[in-house]
Amino acid sequence: MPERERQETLQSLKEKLANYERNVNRAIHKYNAYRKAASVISKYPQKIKNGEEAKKLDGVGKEIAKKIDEFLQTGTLKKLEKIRNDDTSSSINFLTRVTGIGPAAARKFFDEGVKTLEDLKKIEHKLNHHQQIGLKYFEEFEKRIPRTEMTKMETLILQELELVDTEYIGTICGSYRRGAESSGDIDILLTHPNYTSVDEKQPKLLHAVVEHFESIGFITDTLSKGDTKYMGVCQLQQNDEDEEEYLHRRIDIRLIPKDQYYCGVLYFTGSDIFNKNMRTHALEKGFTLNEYTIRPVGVTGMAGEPLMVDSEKDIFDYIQWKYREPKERSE
Ligand code: DCP
Ligand code: MG
Repeated sequence: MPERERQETLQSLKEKLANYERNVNRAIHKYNAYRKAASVISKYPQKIKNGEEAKKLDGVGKEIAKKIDEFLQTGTLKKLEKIRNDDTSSSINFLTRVTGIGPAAARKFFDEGVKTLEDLKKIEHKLNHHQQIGLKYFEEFEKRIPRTEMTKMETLILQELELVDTEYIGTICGSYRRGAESSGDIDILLTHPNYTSVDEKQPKLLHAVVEHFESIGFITDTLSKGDTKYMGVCQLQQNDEDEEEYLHRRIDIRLIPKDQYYCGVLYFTGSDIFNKNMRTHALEKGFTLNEYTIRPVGVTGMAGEPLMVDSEKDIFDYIQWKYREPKERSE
């Protein structure tokens, strides 16, 4: 195997082990450990010659170093081979690819003898609404959304928002905002100057937007609709220039109080690894940061009142970090 390919395989094996720990073993700490190791290995500029060398990287411990040695010496991993050949693991891993089926539901279905897409279709009546939609669009949801299509959707979404109420502020976050060439879904963050965290909830601000998107045929199905979070399905309408129909895509819309908007935009722009690193740095500087607020941590370890935030840059400033454009936030 060429060296480059070998290093890439090494990284993807880590991702596979990560998924196994999350979906089958339900061990989220191991999942995070493998994800982190895969990430530091991917950005390490040199070839990794052995586990000892890998162990010097932050995030690679004894267990993972052993796995690296095993792979570099034998070209494979016994643990992964076992998982691959294990019917239970592969079935459960597969079932969790249906949106609405998490590790617990997957395990339950598997115990009832449901393992494949065909099996799921037979027991469709036993699925909840979310899972039924997940099954209906299974193939479409597995396809990534090209950036050109994401841009079209962004234009439409921002244009239509303005028609509902000119004061809405909307941002398409997620990998799209980081400049990715393709995205898994559409993550919209929505706010309105009349809505802050001291006010009553204003679900109408969210539902008015959803109803409008339904009325123009952009939103086609609903997975769940809460006061502040909507999860659904959308589809662009085919145009004269388009050769084929657009696919159905997963769309999430979150309504966020204006004073918490930029902490939300920061969080939902990600990446998840960047978020973790930024939170760690914030703590070192004496702040606790989450998807809602940034708060100073006092000498007693108690978090204080939320700080005023009116842009993403404000958050970087508080923790004395140089501002990073969304494109530079992969880790
Ligand atoms: N996020 C996070 N931690 C999680 C899940 C999400 O920090 N456990 C944040 C960072 C993500 C963002 O939310 O970038 C959006 O979540 P997605 O799962 O949609 O991830 P991406 O948009 O980055 O990737 P994709 O293109 O696959 O949708
Ligand atoms: Mg996304």
